[in-house]
Amino acid sequence: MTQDRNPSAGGDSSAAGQYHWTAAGPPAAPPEVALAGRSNVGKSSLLNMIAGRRLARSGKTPGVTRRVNVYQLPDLNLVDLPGYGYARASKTRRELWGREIERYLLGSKDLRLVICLVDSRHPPSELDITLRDWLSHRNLPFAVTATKADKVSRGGRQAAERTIRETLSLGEEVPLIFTSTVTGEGREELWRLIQEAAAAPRQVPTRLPQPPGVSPSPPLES
Ligand SMILES: Nc1nc2c(ncn2[C@@H]2O[C@H](COP(=O)(O)OP(=O)(O)OP(=O)(O)O)[C@@H](O)[C@H]2O)c(=O)[nH]1
Ligand SMILES: [Mg+2]
Repeated sequence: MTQDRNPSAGGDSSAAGQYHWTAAGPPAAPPEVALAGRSNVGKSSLLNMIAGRRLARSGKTPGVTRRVNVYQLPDLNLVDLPGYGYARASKTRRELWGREIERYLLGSKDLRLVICLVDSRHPPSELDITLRDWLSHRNLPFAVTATKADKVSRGGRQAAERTIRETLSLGEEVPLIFTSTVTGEGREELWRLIQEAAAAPRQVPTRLPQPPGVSPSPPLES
């Protein structure tokens, strides 16, 4: 089941009528795990691999996922975010996507983990670095997956891991999982990580203080 969680359109999984109230109050909303990364990196494909079925639409051309889409699993919601860095989108569109991503990340009351996807064949881009910094400045828990691992030789793994860790300045405590939707690599490790994160308490994002007279921090560029 999917819901379009477009903040500007007012969509929300906690919409009235969805939950049954009991004497103890409404049941807690399921925890959310979001997938973020540049366009075409493999977010929707990875979401389908995690879910074990084809929920999200994926495609050869970048810019397939343009909204915040929430997919409900039994005890967990997976959130497919629009891809950033889609060169052929207009500047206005990219700014809109950046704002949607940011509004979701700051606005979700149930977010437990952001999975940042990077392509295992290439060094992370400036936008990947921006997202990683943005998340850690706001104290939002994140992990990294290196996608399309079937395209990297066993021998090339170590170098790829080093490049990704160095470029994104990842400490040892940040999980980095190689994944492939072709071979199924990484599925179990990622699933364990997701379960752990879903069981952990929610981390409220830190609102960055603004010096007087300075407008709020600019939205994530998409
Ligand atoms: N070889 C290989 N191809 C993959 C893998 N994951 C995704 N792809 C391919 O990469 C392309 C993009 O995949 P998507 O899942 O649509 O990527 P996305 O990040 O959701 O893209 P946007 O919605 O445009 O942001 C598709 O052609 C996929 O088949 C993988 O693990 N290995
Ligand atoms: Mg997609």
